Amino acid sequence: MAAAAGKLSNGKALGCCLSTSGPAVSNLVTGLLDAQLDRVPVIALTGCKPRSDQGHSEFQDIDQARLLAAGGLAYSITIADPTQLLSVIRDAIAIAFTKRAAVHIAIPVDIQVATVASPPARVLSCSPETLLQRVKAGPPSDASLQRLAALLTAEGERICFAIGCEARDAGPEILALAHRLNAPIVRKLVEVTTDSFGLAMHFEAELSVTADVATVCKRLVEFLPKSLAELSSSAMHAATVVCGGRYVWWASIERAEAMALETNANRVIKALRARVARKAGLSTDVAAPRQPAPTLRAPTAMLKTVARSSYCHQAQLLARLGPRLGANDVVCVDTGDITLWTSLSLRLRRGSVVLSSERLGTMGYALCAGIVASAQRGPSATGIVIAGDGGFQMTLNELGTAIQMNSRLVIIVIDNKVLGRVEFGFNNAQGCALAGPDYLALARAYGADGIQLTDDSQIDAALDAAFAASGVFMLHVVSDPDVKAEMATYKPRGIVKVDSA
Ligand SMILES: Cc1ncc(C[n+]2csc(CCOP(=O)(O)OP(=O)(O)O)c2C)c(N)n1
Ligand SMILES: [Mg+2]
Repeated sequence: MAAAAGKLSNGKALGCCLSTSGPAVSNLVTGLLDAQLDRVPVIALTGCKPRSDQGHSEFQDIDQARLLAAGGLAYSITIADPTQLLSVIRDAIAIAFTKRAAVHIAIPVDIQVATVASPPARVLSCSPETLLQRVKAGPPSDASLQRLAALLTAEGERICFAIGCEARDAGPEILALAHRLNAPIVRKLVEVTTDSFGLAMHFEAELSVTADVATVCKRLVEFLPKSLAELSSSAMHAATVVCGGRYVWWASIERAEAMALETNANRVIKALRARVARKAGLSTDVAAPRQPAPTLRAPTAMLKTVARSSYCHQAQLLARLGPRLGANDVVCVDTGDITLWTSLSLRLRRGSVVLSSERLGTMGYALCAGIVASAQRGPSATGIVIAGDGGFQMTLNELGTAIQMNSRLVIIVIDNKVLGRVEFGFNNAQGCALAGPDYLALARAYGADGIQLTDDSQIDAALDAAFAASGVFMLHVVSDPDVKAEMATYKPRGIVKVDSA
């Protein structure tokens, strides 16, 4: 939940979780690593034994800092003295924000109740603004802008900026650069990020530049030809500037273009292209894509609308969910075949926010994220939780939290009685069959309501009921165990070069 809270704020707020010791801390591992891998600022404050009881077989005494640091957390420390606490918290928070990472501090109970006479001067002398300057990126170097410009305008090259959530505030600069490049097509990827932490880790980048996105876009224009006319004809259509949620986008876009699907990505491309052409006084056709069709398997299962009677198809449900999304609603997607179905079939509203566990792929994430989304956005927003039966069962106890917090959730459980992504994704996978509870009875036992869907014809009425409801409403979707989603097969080409500056 803390990882989702930090992600929902676009890294501007610190997700925070508190726990006691022992298993309360070992249970934090997955959530903290989830935040760490998705570059979300999160702090975990945990309790531990008094200093005198540590390290000799006391009840629930584990080496928390070693556990979490070994797992890859950016910072994990056990406080040794009360006077150390404030500066450690200062450093932990600075690291969480500047590295966009998860940090942890264990505080022995004797220190929790200790009194510090006066805070050390080294803490009081720092303003919050000063702390956040610690590893903030400087302006881009002319050399890297020069290389970027050369790459973008090189003969026969096709470049795409994969611009993720870090660029949410750089819209006008990105559009202006897109206009200048008159661009559409996905091929090579350029990474622009404020921090070298995790550089070139999220996708294979042709070139990586560590600098502020808005500044790069603004200054890069100086290094490009001054007008469209000066741009060589092959560079005219050479690049696409794509703005979307995180790194997943580049893959979706080629897919969407290739299949001419009416996905959100496609809509964004169309809208961008139309805007670019309008500004340049050109017809919309000018910027149409020229790339050869990528090799993709035909999405046969996706085209199959109703597999058998007595099942409801998840693609149908997701397709009809899209138009009902409210401006404030947050779509929370779990990990499994259901992730693929959602990327293929759910068309988002402009401005829709999606929360999912991207790099760790944590099943059970969506319900937790939905609770956070509802809490942060208030009663005018609905958290839409989309989960498979396996993923939902991993955190279904949080239904209790949802009810307790008066969450407004529409929970869609795709019940195909199988760990679908494992069964379909691996040859000869064993042990993937799933039993499950009577999901509606379970929801009702918690004080929620819901509807079961066993046929596509029930979809509209069920969605009507779900969106008209208040509180937590479950759609239990009984779906065909044999229907699987197709995985994208796009492979990035080119080599990784990291900007030496
Ligand atoms: C916590 C966790 N455990 C295991 C996995 C590995 N895993 C990835 S997808 C998947 C199956 C998902 O099944 P389900 O939630 O029913 O969704 P479906 O694929 O059937 O749509 C598994 C076991 C994981 N990603 N996260
Ligand atoms: Mg399943």
